[in-house]
Amino acid sequence: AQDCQVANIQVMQNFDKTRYTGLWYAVAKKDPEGLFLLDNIVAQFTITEDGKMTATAKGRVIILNNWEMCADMLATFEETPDPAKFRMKYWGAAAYLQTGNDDHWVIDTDYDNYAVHYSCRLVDSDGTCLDSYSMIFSRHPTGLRPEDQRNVHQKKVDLCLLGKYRRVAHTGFCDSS
Ligand code: DAO
Repeated sequence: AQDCQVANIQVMQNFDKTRYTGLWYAVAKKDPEGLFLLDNIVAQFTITEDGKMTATAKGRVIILNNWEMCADMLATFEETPDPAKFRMKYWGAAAYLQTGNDDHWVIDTDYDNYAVHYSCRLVDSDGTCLDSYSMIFSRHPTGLRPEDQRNVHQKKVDLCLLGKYRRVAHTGFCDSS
């Protein structure tokens, strides 16, 4: 089912944000225009005492043209009528890092092994997405289990993003910070 209409994208049914907490390693990424996070991307999701989803994330970035560093990012999530669709406000621990307010949709997850994230930043007049990014997350830094690759592949097709992902390396660049 893919007509590439952002409004028709199927998201995770009955998304359970509590089961989603903990560490996720980005193992593949489709970049937006003016990409920010390059690799070594790890996100940690938490539920606060008042029941809201928040996250911290790290990743290698290049700022000011060629200064390489590990970015420490923070995000809060605003709920919407669909439990798998959030608005994500994000900012850096340091002021010179990127800030933003993006859609954050959970397309699919089994909570224990893999998750497919999607964000459309700009919807075209024909209803397709002009500027999106998407991350494939794994609970395992080594990558997806073979048995999860089929599901993830199908979701890439559904998102009209097949062939647009690159592998995200984990080299330990952000491990000490
Ligand atoms: O790399 O250009 C990009 C898109 C990502 C920008 C936002 C990332 C910061 C917050 C991540 C939180 C958890 C996914």
